[in-house]
Amino acid sequence: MAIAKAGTPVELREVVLRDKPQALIEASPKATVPVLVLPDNTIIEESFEILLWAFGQNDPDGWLSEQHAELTETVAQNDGDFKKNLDGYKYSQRNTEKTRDEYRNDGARWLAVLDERLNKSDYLAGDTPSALDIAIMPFIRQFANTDLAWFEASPYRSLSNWLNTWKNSELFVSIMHKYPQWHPGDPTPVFP
Ligand SMILES: N[C@@H](CCC(=O)N[C@@H](CS)C(=O)NCC(=O)O)C(=O)O
Repeated sequence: MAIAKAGTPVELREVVLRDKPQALIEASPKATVPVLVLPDNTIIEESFEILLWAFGQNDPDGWLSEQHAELTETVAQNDGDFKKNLDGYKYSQRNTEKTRDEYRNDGARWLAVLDERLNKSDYLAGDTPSALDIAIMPFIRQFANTDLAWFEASPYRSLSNWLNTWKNSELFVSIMHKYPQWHPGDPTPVFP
């Protein structure tokens, strides 16, 4: 979303996680997506760092401005315990340290924090969209989609409205296509 918003085109190599290409593993041994390879072979392998790179190129509506420290802090919180609980909840068969319900209940503590913030303003950093929203939104979407009926019945109404706003946004709809899996030698479509 940051790349599309900034309008900084990249070559897209769509990865299917159960069939990761060797080129991904070579570029980034931790092999999570997304990974961005710059022309000088710098590897950026965290989505938040890619967001910072994209808005560093071009930030047409000032989505990065002013709240940098808070942005970094909130993203770090999201990437910590919540991300572990999200992965445990999503893939509870391979994560047996806690039960699926425990992962969900523990993850829901972060949902409650975000919901509380969104009771006070329409977006996470105030009354207008910002980089913070799009840094956090994909993780909340994954959590919600793991059991959408549960999420819809949860008390986190402001968070749910916020998520729906982003899911229906022109920006999200414009990038969320089914892209064909990349294989070595395939032409690489330009994104966005
Ligand atoms: N902190 C990383 C997390 C990335 C991440 O966990 N991505 C998932 C997909 S949503 C992944 O690639 N998982 C690797 C796997 O399932 O093998 C980031 O934000 O870039």
